[in-house]
Amino acid sequence: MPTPQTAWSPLEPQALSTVAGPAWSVTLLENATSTNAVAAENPVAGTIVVADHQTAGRGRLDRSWETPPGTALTFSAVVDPRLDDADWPLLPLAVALAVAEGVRRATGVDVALKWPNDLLLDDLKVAGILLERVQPAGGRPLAVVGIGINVGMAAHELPVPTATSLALAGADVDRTAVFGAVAQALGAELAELSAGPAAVLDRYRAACSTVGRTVRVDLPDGTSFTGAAEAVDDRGRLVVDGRVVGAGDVVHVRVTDGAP
Ligand code: BT5
Repeated sequence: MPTPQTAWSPLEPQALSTVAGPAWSVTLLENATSTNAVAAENPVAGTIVVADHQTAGRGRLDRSWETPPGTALTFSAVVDPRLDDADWPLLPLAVALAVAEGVRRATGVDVALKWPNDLLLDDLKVAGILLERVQPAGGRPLAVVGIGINVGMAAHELPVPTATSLALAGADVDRTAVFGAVAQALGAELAELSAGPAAVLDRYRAACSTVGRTVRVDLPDGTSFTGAAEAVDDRGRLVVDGRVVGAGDVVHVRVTDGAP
């Protein structure tokens, strides 16, 4: 009888290459500090670096991303987005759509998208995205698209109380299948974005759970304000009480918190 694959099965390089499809060249490292750091050392468009375990995973703004061995997917894809500079802020939105699509195809779980690119289940974070821009000498700028997905963590393995995993949502926890579906969705979504932002923006607006909610916006300068998230504009920015937010951390305020 075949052994069912679980979150604890080690990843296998040939299987990862096969499920990602011919558009990607996949390298598997048993351990890496941060796949974004490794991918940025010698960035080549069309490559994906996967770490079976990441020892110094990075979040945005110098935060850390922690995942116990064997329970998560941590990988970075290097892409040439072929976008005008003004359209680069749409990249995180396209990547978030791709991760949600891949997770849905592989597991049947519908994750919510919090602007700009957090993936939530019941307001708890199940996946995160870290995008970095690199400039190879003499070439076009490339994007390093780092994706972390909590696949098989049990409750006691969650790194922070605001995290959850696909397994805790009752999903099939085959890391290889989730990786393949996300890699393929990423290729399709980025191809669509480089053809023009309209379709990606439409689908992002339909999928984003932030619009219509009361949110607290923590701005990079340390100030914050609370208001109604009204729209995602044509540049991918969030409009909160008429203010356009391009870079900031958005916290969904729960009505039950009694927060303003
Ligand atoms: C993110 O940052 O959400 C981006 C995470 C990107 C991780 C991937 S893994 C592959 C690639 N290589 C890397 O080194 N990074 C990328 P941010 O929005 O700043 O969220 C970070 C915060 O989420 C932390 O401060 C914790 O509060 C929380 N956190 C840490 N680990 C988590 C986890 N596994 N699940 C959910 N939340 C987590």
